[in-house]
Amino acid sequence: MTDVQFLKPLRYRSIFISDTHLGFRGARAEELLEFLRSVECDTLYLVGDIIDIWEMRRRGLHWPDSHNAVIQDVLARARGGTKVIYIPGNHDELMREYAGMTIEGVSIQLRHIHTCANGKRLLILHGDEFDTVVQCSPFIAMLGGRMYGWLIRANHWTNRIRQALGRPYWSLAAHLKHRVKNAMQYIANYEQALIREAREAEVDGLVCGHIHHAELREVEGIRYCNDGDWVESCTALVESHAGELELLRWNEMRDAVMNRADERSDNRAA
Ligand SMILES: [Mn+2]
Repeated sequence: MTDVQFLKPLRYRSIFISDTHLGFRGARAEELLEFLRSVECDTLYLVGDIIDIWEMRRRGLHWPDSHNAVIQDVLARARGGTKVIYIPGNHDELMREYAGMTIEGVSIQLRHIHTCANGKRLLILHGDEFDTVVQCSPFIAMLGGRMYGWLIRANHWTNRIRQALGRPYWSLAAHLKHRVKNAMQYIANYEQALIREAREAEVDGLVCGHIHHAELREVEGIRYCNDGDWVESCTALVESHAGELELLRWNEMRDAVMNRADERSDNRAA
């Protein structure tokens, strides 16, 4: 990235975020706030699972200031003229009852077709209706890749102990490989289902969330964009004013963006 791009705020034509799971203890609301305060856009898409009503129903109300601040930031944007479109997901499906309404400047819709600056049309949807596999699959998928290497190393030591106890070798790796393979297959199936849906809708691509697996690629002429999540990966999809799409990983760009902001306020103070 060039230096110029780090001038705060970063300006985009559209920003797409989903799976922020506010109300859930694992939500990375602090990071999300940092991100939101570093960016500006004409249109903000909230692509579902924004508030985790499920989780709060199950485990009681959890609503720290940072979670509230995210909502306040979004509402302030809507008041300030940013077009805000909210597409509820399965964790906030209660909000689907309000589809077609605009509340506090936030337009609630089940699906939406976004036209990029370059004329390309994208179907925006959360994507849970394509989740045909059991509920825990996205989480197995999420855990899979990351834990794989770690568990393989742990397996070595497990078997040293088993050996010492005179027990036969047990391959955790083989067990996990099977699980990871399933997770990979799950992601592939999900992507395929959404690509099919986009093709049927006669659009150039789609933006979804739900499986907490950020991705931006083209499959058989259809652009598949998954904006990821703010529980683990802290990712957002953005559209530039020229209509180019990009996946942002806040963990990777945070320091550069935040340091620039600090430098400038230091300069002003001096
Ligand atoms: Mn979801």
